Amino acid sequence: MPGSGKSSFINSMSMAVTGTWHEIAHYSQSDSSVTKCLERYIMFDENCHEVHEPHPIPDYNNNIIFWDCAGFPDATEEAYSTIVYLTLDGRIPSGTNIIDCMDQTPDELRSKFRSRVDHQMTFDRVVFILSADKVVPNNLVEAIKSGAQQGHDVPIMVVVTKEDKCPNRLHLQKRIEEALAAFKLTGNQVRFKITSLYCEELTPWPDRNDYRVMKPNADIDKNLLTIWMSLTDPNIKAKPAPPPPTPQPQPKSSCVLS
Ligand SMILES: Nc1nc2c(ncn2[C@@H]2O[C@H](COP(=O)(O)OP(=O)(O)OP(=O)(O)O)[C@@H](O)[C@H]2O)c(=O)[nH]1
Ligand SMILES: [Mg+2]
Repeated sequence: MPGSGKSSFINSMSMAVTGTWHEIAHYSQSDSSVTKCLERYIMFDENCHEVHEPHPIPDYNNNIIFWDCAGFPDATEEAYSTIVYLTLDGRIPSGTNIIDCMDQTPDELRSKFRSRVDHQMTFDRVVFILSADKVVPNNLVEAIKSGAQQGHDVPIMVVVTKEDKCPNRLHLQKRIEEALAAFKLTGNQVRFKITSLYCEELTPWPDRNDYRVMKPNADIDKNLLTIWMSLTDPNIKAKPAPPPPTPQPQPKSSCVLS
C-alpha cells in the first residue's frame, strides 16, 4: 500500500547490515506517497561490494538487488496482478512508471511488455510491506498473491512495519492475526516478521547537521537482521525461469498446383 514503508525497508536493511545510513531508495518525509516508478537498487553487486565502497564485506558472497515499487490501492484489479507477474518475469524495465500502468488492461500490459529485458535475471522473493497502523488490504493481498504465483511462483515474505505506531498490544495482535490469515501464513515465523524501520520519527540523529542522519538502534537492527537471514535463506526457492523458447524449424512450404 502507498506509504507502508517499502523504500524505508530497503534503506533500513542497508543500515542494519552495513552500519551506515544511505538513502538508497528515495522515501517520503511525511505519510504522502513518493515512489511512482519501479526502481532497481543494487545493495551488493556481483563482486559483493557495497555501491561506492572499495572493499567487499569479508566472507560475504551474495549479491543483493532490491526492486522498489509504487504502492497499489487495495483492490483486486487484474492489472495489479499482471504488473506483478510481468515484473517477476523480467519484462518491466527499471524506471517504468507503475502508476501509469495501473490504468491499463492486462492485455495492453502484456502487449506493452512483450519481451524479457534480461534473460539472466530472476526474482527470488516478493516482500509485501504492511503497515501495522492500517487495516489489512485483503483485496490487494489476493491480487499480489495471484501475480506472484503465475509463472515462477516467487515466495512472498510479509513484513509488518510501523510497530511503534500501534502501541496497544491487543490491537497489534489482532492486526497480525488478520494479516497471517490473509496470507495463509499462520504459524510461519520465517516468512512473517514484525518490526519498526529507521525513520525520522523514531531514530533521527540528534544533531541535524550530522551526516549520519539516522542513529543506530539495536532493537530495530535485531529485527532486521532476523529478516535478512530469512530473505537470504537459499532453502526458500522460486521456480527456475523457464528456458527461452527454442525456434521451431519452419516446415517447408509446399504448394500443390492442379
Ligand atoms: N513511525 C514510523 N514511521 C515509519 C516507519 N517506516 C517508515 N516510516 C515512515 O513512513 C513514511 C513512508 O515511508 P516510505 O518508505 O516512503 O513508504 P513507501 O511505502 O515507500 O511509500 P510509496 O513508495 O510512496 O508508496 C516515511 O515518512 C517514513 O519515514 C516505521 O516503522 N515507524
Ligand atoms: Mg517508496
